[in-house]
Amino acid sequence: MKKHLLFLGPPGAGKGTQAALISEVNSYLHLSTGELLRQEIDSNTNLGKQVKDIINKGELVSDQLVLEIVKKNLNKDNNGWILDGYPRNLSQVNSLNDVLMNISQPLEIVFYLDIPDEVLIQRLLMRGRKDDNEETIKTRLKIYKANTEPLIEYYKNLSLLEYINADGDVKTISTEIKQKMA
Ligand code: B4P
Repeated sequence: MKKHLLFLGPPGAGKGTQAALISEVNSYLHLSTGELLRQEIDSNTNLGKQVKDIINKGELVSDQLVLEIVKKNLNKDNNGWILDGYPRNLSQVNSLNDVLMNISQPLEIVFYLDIPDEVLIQRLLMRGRKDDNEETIKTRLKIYKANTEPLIEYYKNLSLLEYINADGDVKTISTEIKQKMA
């Protein structure tokens, strides 16, 4: 059973939804940089104040800030982990490689959750989080395609990539992920 997982895909593909399900069943650490950043905003910390406008505009928070969050939350002491929403560009990939080398826990599998733009736009508009309005979604998608999409090829070349059709119901998708983890 694979213990060190990464979920990759556009905003609204269901990375957070699937990572929560799989991590709960296996008692893995679920490391969502988006969720951790939102907690900082809700608690009105200095970090939260710095990132609030950036997130609400749909832009990426600085690599340095996100790396600090990852380092604080990811250590050797775990039963397995799922990275959700990190890394989001090639510089974050390089930092992640260093972090994982330090804890001697290499990435074992990358799930690429693929979904058509029209479906994800509808999902996000229905959810209606602060950064789920039409203008912000457009920015998030543009940034995803420019910065994050190249990671698909990167992990494919390392033979770590598993393709998941994320345009289906939650249970069917999680069953497919579980089968591929086994
Ligand atoms: P994230 O929190 O990562 O948000 P996301 O990409 O929109 O969400 P995800 O794909 O997890 O979708 P979800 O399961 O929630 O990022 C938010 C922001 O934080 C970024 O824009 C950026 O500013 C910042 N950030 C985060 N990480 C960063 C990093 N590494 N570097 C820099 N900045 C960073 O699903 C979406 C909706 O669809 C939900 O309502 C869900 O219920 C629904 N859904 C899920 N699966 C479904 C299914 N199968 N069928 C129908 N609906 C489904």
